[in-house]
Amino acid sequence: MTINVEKNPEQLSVNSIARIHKPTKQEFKQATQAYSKPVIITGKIEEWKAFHSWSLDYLNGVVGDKELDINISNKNKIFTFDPDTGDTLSSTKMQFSEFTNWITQENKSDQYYYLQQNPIKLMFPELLPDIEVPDYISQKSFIVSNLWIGTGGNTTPLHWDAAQNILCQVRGRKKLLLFAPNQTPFLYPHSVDSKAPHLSYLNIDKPDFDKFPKFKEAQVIECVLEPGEMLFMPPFWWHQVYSLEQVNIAVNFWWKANLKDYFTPQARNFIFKKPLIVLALLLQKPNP
Ligand SMILES: O=C(O)CCC(=O)C(=O)O
Repeated sequence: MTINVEKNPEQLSVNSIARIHKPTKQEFKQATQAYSKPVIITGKIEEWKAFHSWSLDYLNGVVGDKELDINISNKNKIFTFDPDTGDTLSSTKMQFSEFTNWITQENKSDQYYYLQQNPIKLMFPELLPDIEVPDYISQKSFIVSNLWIGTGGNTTPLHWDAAQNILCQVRGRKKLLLFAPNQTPFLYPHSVDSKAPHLSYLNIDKPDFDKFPKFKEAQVIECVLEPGEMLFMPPFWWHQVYSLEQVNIAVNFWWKANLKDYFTPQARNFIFKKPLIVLALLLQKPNP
């Protein structure tokens, strides 16, 4: 398998995930085969105030003064850390408006910035009225909504999350490579006992097949999420995410995985090796 989205991400995009327009809860359940298959939902984000108002100017007016932790990439624009050495993802304090000025600069250094996974209720409560929790998410299972703001070239490396997820694209597009949980044997995850069992060792843009030969057998699903589209990703699905376009704004909603999700490959390891963590995740309190 050859994946090289670095050269021209747009050329390689193949939309192989079904799109469904404004599904009812019942239609959503059917399309996702009871929350176990990804699907792209169109027509919902257009109803959000955010879709019509979230320009960088508007956001600067509302939250421009906030000082935030902005993540810094490695020199390949990948936002990762090393679970073996414990070297964490580096970050820097920046005012929101300083960060958005950086986004609009034409000439950037090799290291990129990303406002990644910022809980909206905690960090940007002013923006909560601009978005709507999709009604496919039950209130009792809701965990958090996060804001993601960055620029084309930013890459979130191959990982999974122990939560159901709807990733909502407000501005710009994102390309995603997805791998179902049953592809885990080909994806070289870090050990369950490491600091990042949800991360893969692979650099899937430049795979080292001598070191990771089984990756050749992995089956990838690609999609490009357009502004106004939402992607439902079931728990424990591997994903690598590439931001496209200069201004890229997304919101994601996480809600609790179901017990059945922990019986998929990889997640199963946790049931046996880290049962207390699984129990804590299943029992965590909603935080809408
Ligand atoms: O948008 C990104 O860069 C990453 C999003 C992601 O990993 C997620 O929604 O779980």
